[in-house]
Amino acid sequence: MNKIAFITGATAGIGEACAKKLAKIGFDLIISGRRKENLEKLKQKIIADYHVKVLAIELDVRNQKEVESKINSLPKEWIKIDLLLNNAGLAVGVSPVQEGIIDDWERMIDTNLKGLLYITRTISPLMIERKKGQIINITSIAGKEVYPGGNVYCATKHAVDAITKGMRIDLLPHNIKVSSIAPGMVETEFSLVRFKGDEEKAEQVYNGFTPLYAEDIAETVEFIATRPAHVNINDILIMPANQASARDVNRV
Ligand code: NDP
Ligand code: 8X3
Repeated sequence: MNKIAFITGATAGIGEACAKKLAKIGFDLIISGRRKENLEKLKQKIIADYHVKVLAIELDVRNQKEVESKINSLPKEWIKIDLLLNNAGLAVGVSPVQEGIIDDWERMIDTNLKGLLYITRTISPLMIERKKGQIINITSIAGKEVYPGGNVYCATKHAVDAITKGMRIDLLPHNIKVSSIAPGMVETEFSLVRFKGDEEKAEQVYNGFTPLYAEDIAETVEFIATRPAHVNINDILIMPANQASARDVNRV
């Protein structure tokens, strides 16, 4: 029987690449996100390419009731989740704090922080029951450093960094491994979302240097997921070769 991975934010970018990678190495998948059409397309592609089982769930991680009811009503054969990839997240805006847009702050806090907690609160007891499991949280260089305009996004990722450490302690007696991956700039829909659909601004973020690609993060997830039972990777900071810190990028 294949292992089962549950992925949040699988409809684009890093989550989508991780879904393909985990399917390639033989995981059955529960893929989730808000965009139903993307989920369905990805499901069909993965089934055709990798011949694993895929369950697609339309899910907004900000909705605690929905998270709880959809996960707790999973078909019996799907509740044995071996790997949870807490990936769903976003940055919205780059306003300085004194001009901050409250709705942008709430979207980031509700998704990156509270959403990750709702998902973890619901899935970790299922792992505890089986006395095994693995959780990988996608944090960011923004969880280790703060940059201009990053204020609230950085705060959510710093919080996820702390929550990851807390989870590792709490879940230690239950044989559940907890890891985090902190990427630097990855070219995905991330900047398009941050700049609210402004393609020109989004493209500028990745101008003049080679950023990371979602596939690079998927390979990192694969590495963590395939370590022997006695090994845990606590945290990986992965950057483009041309990015030395959140603020230092060598552009040509
Ligand atoms: P994308 O915008 O390409 O993908 C984000 C994913 O998150 C989408 O699948 C989206 O799905 C999902 N998502 C957003 N809001 C919600 C929600 N409320 N409920 C469920 N799913 C949601 O960005 P990335 O792939 O780059 O981002 C993935 C993670 O990586 C994020 O946590 C991000 O902070 C982190 N990260 C990204 C970096 C980068 O430079 N790109 C660098 C470091 C970390 P949908 O819209 O269908 O709901
Ligand atoms: C996303 C990368 O540099 O915008 O977490 O913080 S960055």
